[in-house]
Amino acid sequence: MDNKAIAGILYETADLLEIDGQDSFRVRSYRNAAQAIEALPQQVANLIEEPKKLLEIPGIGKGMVANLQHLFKEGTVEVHAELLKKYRPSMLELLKIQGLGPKTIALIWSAYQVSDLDGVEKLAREGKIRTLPRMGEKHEQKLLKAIEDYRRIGGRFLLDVAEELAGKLVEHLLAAPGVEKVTPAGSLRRGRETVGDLDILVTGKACAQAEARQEMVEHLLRFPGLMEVIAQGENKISFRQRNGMQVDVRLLPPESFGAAMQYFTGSKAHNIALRQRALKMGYTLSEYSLADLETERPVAGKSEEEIYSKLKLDLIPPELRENLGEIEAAANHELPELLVLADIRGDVHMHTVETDGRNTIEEMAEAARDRGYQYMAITDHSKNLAFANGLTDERALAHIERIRAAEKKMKGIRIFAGIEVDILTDGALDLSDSVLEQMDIVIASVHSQFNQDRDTMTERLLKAVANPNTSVIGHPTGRLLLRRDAYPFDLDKVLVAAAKHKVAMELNAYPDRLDLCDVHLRMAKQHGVKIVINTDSHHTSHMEKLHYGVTQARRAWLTKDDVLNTLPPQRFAKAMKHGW
Ligand code: DGT
Ligand code: CA
Ligand code: CA
Ligand code: ZN
Repeated sequence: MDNKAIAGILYETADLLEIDGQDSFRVRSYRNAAQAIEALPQQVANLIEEPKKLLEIPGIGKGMVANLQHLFKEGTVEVHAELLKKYRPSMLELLKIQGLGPKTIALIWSAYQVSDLDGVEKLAREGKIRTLPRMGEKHEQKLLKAIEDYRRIGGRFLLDVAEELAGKLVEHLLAAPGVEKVTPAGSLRRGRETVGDLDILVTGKACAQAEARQEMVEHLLRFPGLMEVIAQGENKISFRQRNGMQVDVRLLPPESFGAAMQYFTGSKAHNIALRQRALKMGYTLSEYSLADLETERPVAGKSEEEIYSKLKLDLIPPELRENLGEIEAAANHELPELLVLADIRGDVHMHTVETDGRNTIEEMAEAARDRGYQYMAITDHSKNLAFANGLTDERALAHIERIRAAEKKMKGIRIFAGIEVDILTDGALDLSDSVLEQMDIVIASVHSQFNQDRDTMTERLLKAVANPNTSVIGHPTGRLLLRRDAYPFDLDKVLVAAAKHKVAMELNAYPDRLDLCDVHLRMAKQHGVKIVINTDSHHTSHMEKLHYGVTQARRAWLTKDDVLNTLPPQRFAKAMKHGW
């Protein structure tokens, strides 16, 4: 169990104690301990045999050490387990609703003994919340709206969260005896920008024989962070993780594994279209096999390749399976040769300690070189972004000097001098032309005044695109996944202008941006606008997020030719000066 998981349990305990009406001192002691453990550089797991060292951590007393020891020995924190039993795990989900804190939840519980989202929603609809002390009709309406918002986006998770959980689960399952193959399917395998639930497919001897299967399921249920089992059947186990994510695990015989991979990867729309094609060719397609329509004899099922090939289709990469023309393209052998991570030769949007990054130019450059890049660019913020300590003209010039000096010193990687310059409210760029002209790459981004009306925002972006110093528009729509919508503007118009001025659009690969998104990337390609895929790293460890961008680019049918940072350094530099 890692520190993050331990802190999670302690935070929950604090919330549950508060709901339970216990004294604030006790509540705070759990919250403080959680914070301390979250920030701890070494793992609690390594200190658990040394209570003295644990006691040295500020915010951790004898009682908390006992809790931690119990957690490592028995797998639970006692008071946490007791309270979860009393209120049921569904109570924790209530805390995620905007405006619903422990105090209100406690009120609802004491009046109605309701502790789940559906129950609370029903109470609100029946007008039973407004009658509670210190509540009213307004509160009730707000609550209903908050539940609606939560249902709309709250049930989904960012791609990196889903991928990390899937990775751990795959590893956990592979450690069970008799398990041969474990694969994530569903939206995660298709690389959708957010994931609703995880679909995990398992095959091997452990799926075929009752006793082995029992043992495997028991092993599965010991997965760290598993909170409650939702359903358990012969071939499928569904459970919910502590972070709220639902996981569906399916146990499959080897002869159906390919058919199940195909079916559960989806998308639903792709599956329906594929099944129609199968029927026309005299087959039925199901999660078990591709079978002859008349005799019902399976003709394929072990692998996806086999199924697509029997249907006279080239193998369709999972990212394309959305019924957006991929089946026709596969039938005509016209699927594009999609971009792959290895095509990317440089990451060209990153920040350093000079503004709001956490590493130096040299540290970032070394990390980029270690990833095998031929080039990279330092693009710190400009002065309009005051809270990020953005650069003035003078500081920007001095920073260019530092970047050039680092470039001279470093072997094995080209360091471009760049800037992420704010697009001001009127569309002007935040630094002088004479400074911007000296940059190898100018990423122009909107970081303020997101609430302008559509026409004003469109004009603002058009002006930035037309600026001769602009090479790339950074995170063009400004959205933050599951948090903030894109600002309104006419993307079509901006793309037309970008094609004319040869200004590239960024695909910001950071998992809570993925901006431009797949649909917009496809639009960009249709307009003949080139893409630059960046991580926007603020720390060396962020650079590995680039693959999320590559996945979105693949979903948009992009090839190497559509992406400028696949070019060798000289040609890339030229492209940043409108030379593409
Ligand atoms: P999510 O979980 O909302 O991010 O999206 P998916 O695509 O993972 O959807 P999910 O988990 O409901 O189902 C997994 C796959 O199973 C889905 O992509 C396609 C397949 N599937 C589910 N329901 C149906 C259905 O009614 N018909 C067909 N043909 N396929 C289905
Ligand atoms: Ca799913
Ligand atoms: Ca599912
Ligand atoms: Zn930015």
